[in-house]
Amino acid sequence: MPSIFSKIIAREIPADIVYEDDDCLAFRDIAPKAPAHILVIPKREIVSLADLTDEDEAVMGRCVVVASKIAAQEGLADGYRLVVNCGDDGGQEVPHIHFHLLGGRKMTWPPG
Ligand code: DGP
Repeated sequence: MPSIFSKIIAREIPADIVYEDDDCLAFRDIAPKAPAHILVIPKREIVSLADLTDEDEAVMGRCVVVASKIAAQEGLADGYRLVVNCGDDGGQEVPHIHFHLLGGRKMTWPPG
């Protein structure tokens, strides 16, 4: 299902892209919730965690590895958080699966 993130992948709307490969894209969140807030997405249009199939295993694993590399590039040596919101109760607004990489401040637990 095309979403605003499909337009970012297609360069139809601008974004501050920090990483790209054949399968994944990462860009800075438009409304950052931490000093570093980057979204890592598969280019494949997957709506949410609830829609994953076995075929998505490699690309989702790739996104996690990409997030780890970006965290290092961003200098998040003291730690960070990697979050996936799923569905209404999970607080997901954009229907294209994405990892939030959040860092640069002390996180609290539990999340709201
Ligand atoms: P979620 O609630 O988990 O679906 O998070 C969606 C995130 O996407 C939210 O933190 C704001 C961000 N976002 C929404 N639209 C845009 C956009 O057009 N550009 C960028 N860079 N981020 C966006």
